Amino acid sequence: MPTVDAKPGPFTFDPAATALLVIDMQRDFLKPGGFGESLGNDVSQLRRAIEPTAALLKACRARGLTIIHTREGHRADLSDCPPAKLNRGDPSQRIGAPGPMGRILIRGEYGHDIVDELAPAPGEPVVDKPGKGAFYATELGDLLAERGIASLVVTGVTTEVCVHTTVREANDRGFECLVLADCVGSYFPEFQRVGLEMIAAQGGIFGWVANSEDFTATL
Ligand code: TIU
Repeated sequence: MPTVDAKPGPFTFDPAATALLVIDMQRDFLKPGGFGESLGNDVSQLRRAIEPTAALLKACRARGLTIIHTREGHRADLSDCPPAKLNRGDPSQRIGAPGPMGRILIRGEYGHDIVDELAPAPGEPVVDKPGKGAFYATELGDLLAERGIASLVVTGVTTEVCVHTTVREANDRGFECLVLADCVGSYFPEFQRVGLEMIAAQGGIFGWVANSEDFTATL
């Protein structure tokens, strides 16, 4: 079985039982005028993850790996957005408020969709999630079970929020997670570094960390 040079040690996986998970690579997080910027973040910090993720998608598609995308967002009536999430930041720029890419973080709006460079290919599931974790209130668990998936290669944004929450959820559910350092991004360089260290610390308490080129070289 393929083995990737990773931290805290080699990550071995069965490609037939492995899925690539691309988390929330949406305009709302990566482009000016979206949800990420409305929270006061410098969205340019995330752009460096796009190019390596595009290359990774190409390699995984060529190898026939299962690929699943996620999008964070809410119903137009906000019925799935709890006050604890809604009441963040400047009231004029909250979830559901109008922005240059449509209503912020609302399903069906331009800003809610995935950036052009990483557009899902036909047949690749897109999981819409209301929370940070991709398992919470979604069909992700069923999709993975139907496909016999045991290992997840995790990419996307942001490292310390939706990537971390999803990896923690996955780890508790028994999935082995490999996070690709160059394909995840944070608005905060320090959180990027420490977020990745937290995954692989304590003997891999949540999973493994590697670079995308080392992973694709094994495919
Ligand atoms: N704010 C932030 O860093 N992230 C989010 O709100 N969602 C995701 O990480 N997708």
